[in-house]
Amino acid sequence: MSMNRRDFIKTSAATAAVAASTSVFTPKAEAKTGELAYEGEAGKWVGSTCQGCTSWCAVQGLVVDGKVVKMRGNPNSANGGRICPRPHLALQQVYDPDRVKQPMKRTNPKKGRGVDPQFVPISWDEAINTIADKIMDLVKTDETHKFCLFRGRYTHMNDILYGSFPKLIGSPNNISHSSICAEAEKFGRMYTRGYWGYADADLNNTEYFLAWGWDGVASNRQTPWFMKKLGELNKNGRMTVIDPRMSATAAKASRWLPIIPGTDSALAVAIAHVIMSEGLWNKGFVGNFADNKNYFVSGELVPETAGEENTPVVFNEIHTHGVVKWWNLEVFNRTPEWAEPITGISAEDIRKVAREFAAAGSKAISWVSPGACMQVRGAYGSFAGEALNGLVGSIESVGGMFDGSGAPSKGAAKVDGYQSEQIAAAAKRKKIDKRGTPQFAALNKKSGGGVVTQRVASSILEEDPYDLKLAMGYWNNFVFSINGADVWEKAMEKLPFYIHITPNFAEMTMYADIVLPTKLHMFERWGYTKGSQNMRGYLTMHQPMIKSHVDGRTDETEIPFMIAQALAKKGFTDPLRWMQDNFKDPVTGKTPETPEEFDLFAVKRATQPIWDGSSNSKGDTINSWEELLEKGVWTSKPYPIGKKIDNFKTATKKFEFYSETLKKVMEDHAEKNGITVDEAFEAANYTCRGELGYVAHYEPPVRHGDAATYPLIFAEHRSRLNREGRSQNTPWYYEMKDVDPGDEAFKDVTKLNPIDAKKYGLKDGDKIRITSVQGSIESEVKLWEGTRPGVVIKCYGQGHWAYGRVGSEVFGSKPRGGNNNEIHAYDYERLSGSTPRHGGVSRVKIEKI
Ligand SMILES: Nc1nc2c(c(=O)[nH]1)N[C@H]1C(S)=C(S)[C@@H](COP(=O)(O)OP(=O)(O)OC[C@H]3O[C@@H](n4cnc5c(=O)[nH]c(N)nc54)[C@H](O)[C@@H]3O)O[C@H]1N2
Ligand SMILES: Nc1nc2c(c(=O)[nH]1)N[C@H]1C(S)=C(S)[C@@H](COP(=O)(O)OP(=O)(O)OC[C@H]3O[C@@H](n4cnc5c(=O)[nH]c(N)nc54)[C@H](O)[C@@H]3O)O[C@H]1N2
Ligand code: SF4
Ligand SMILES: [Mo]
Repeated sequence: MSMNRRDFIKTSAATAAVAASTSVFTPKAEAKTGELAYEGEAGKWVGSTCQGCTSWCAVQGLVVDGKVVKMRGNPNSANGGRICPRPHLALQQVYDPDRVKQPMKRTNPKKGRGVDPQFVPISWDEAINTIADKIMDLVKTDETHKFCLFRGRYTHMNDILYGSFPKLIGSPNNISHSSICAEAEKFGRMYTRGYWGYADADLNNTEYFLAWGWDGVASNRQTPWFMKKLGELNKNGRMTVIDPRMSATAAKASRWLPIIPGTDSALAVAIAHVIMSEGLWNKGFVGNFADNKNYFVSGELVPETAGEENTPVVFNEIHTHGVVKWWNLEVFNRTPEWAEPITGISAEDIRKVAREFAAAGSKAISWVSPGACMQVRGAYGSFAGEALNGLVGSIESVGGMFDGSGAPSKGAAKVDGYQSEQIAAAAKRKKIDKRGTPQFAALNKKSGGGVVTQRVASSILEEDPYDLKLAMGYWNNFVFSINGADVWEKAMEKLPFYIHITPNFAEMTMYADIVLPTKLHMFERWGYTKGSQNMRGYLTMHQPMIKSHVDGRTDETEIPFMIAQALAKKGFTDPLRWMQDNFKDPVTGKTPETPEEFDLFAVKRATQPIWDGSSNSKGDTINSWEELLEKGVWTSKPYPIGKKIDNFKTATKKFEFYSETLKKVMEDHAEKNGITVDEAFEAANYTCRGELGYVAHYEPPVRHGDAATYPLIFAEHRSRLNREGRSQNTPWYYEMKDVDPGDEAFKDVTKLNPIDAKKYGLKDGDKIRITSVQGSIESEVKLWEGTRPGVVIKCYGQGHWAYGRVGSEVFGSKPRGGNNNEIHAYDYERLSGSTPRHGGVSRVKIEKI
């Protein structure tokens, strides 16, 4: 398992070379085994799925003598068989000597950072029985709603453990990590074009790419595809990156706009101002004034209607809704000169970008990433960035943007008929995260339609809406991954009983009463995932390509089945009945009797619409389960461009500059809570009132800490090597850390512009303490011009105090590097329920130590 840095780079290059020779449309004929460095060596490439980030690429692992030794893209996949560097790191995850090897229980009742849990090994029987007893205790006292299931990352098999299990045992609490991930990003798409999900684009034909906090060659989604396409996108000076930091993508772009964090909405409306006042919008998509004159005169309002006669100021809108309202409510006076001092971007640059962007018309994409909206008032950064696509007509166009495509699968069975009256009533009680209340609107399609993951810590501490008694978490590490890590530490200390399902020790594990080892995704388990890249939807399998060296069970299937079996023995039979009635082997009809059978039958059942051949007309031809496993992935036909024009899932079916959809949702939300819409905006910490709330507009950023005490704005990014929060016990992570611009191998530096370093008397290598109102961490200074002056930038990922021998300085107490979530203020973007990791939510001071 030794691979040095040169081999690693060679491997990545070889992967790229194979990819480059493979056209997206004809890859299948070229799918060979053993064509990389291991050519000629005995071994088999086995298809599976990487979930190191939300790209969810179909991959293959080379298995030699029962060991997986190498990763590559699956040549059958929508992106032509490409991967990024991160699946390689996962080899060090699966063979990590610090894996949890068997179930364990805590023997030290005291909980806290630095407290030894004194775990002792126990049998699976004892572990599962203890959990079943805890559930039965809640059943007896009719408190099953005090159970909570935490879900971090997941496969699409999650509809059993996450989607159904809590309901079956009488709890409304299935709490996902979505709101700490990217919900604000979806807000803009939802309230302009009725789509709550990740975007896709026709990159083959895109001519201009406006990237909002998007570092697409290193992070965000479809990374391998963007790595391939970046060169083409960049031709003729056609990519502009808006980011306070010179990211890997910005370093290669034609223009980098180092924005002041949290001011994206101002920049976007100023770009709109230029496009509209200069008459550069797409007339074929948006329409025009009836007499073809431009009445969008900077600083002046356009009368919306012109009385009885069809006088010239009528705007005949085609595929959009409310463009004049948007101008009148916001854009008319948002000049580049107005935006310059707010955003730190010169009026001249704003004009240039707006003109270039508009010139590419329906082939110009404005791509909003969480960088521009996972901010305290980021919902309108998201809205504004998306609205620009409407102005140039790059939605549903050749070279434009689309909703992500889907793939067929079979959802979990309904729980109706498998709940007693008591259980059904308990499952309908209020959710623990307060979603849908004025302060936590979480407007995913409707009030409270989304999750407010972060809020659960406060709910536990305040026992509001009730005292949580039992929680089980899988594939999550909330103590590390959420703003105000200290709040989660306190909450986990207080939570009476916690079960962590995890392949490796993590901070969350240190608060567990029971630890259940699980199989690592991609290598050891069954499952499937659905994704979308390159205008195609796909379904990609997880399959056990190796036998695990630990005694782990599959999180989403085997473990709930085992708990259901134990509950049945104690007289609570409904959950097991649900599993046995509904998850029979789709081929033989056999009822699952063991966790292994349930695992396999459930994945076969879910993917049946692919392997039974019934989806052949929609994409790849696959005619048996074996063929699906062999190919590893099924890919749909390309997205039919234009499908949703005038048929968006908005209130008007049009692309909405003035969001009637949001208006309706806000009015319902306010009414439900017995408040006015303006009170609802206020409770959500937005400054807008009235109709302004329904258009994209500027919202001033929120920063915690006064500028006198905390002079610098803290900003962050993720690493090209982050597998979300999960690659930090791999030695390669540290060895290669300098692949992130400005960062250093083996370190976790804080990047300061030399101007600021001089101002504060700091130099390269100085050991420092960074302090915000939330907390403080230690780091080291790195002088770097790629940081906007006035801002300090640090990569997210390091700072684990309990993540194995490599990830922590002293396992259990002393972190290696610093966790940004100890700095980020415990605050929210309340309209989507999100956690603001971007936008400069905290000001900081820096002291030498
Ligand atoms: N400051 C800051 N905070 C962030 C982010 C950031 O960029 N900056 N990113 C945010 C985003 S986008 C996200 S999505 C969240 C992610 O945050 P979480 O959902 O909390 O997930 P991770 O931190 O990736 O940790 C997942 C844990 O699951 C376990 N695990 C690892 N592999 C597997 C597996 O294969 N199966 C199972 N069952 N368990 C596994 C390990 O215990 C691991 O620590 O973090 C968010 N937090
Ligand atoms: N390498 C890698 N890729 C990943 C993941 C990973 O862990 N590692 N995780 C995946 C997941 S779960 C998610 S949700 C996505 C998240 O994808 P993103 O959120 O797009 O990724 P980040 O790197 O967190 O942030 C993007 C950029 O925002 C910039 N930024 C910070 N503040 C601001 C601001 O105020 N305005 C603007 N315009 N930019 C700002 C940062 O410098 C950074 O370059 O990435 C996915 N892709
Ligand atoms: S880490 Fe993300 S981009 Fe890289 S191969 Fe895995 S899923 Fe794809
Ligand atoms: Mo995420």
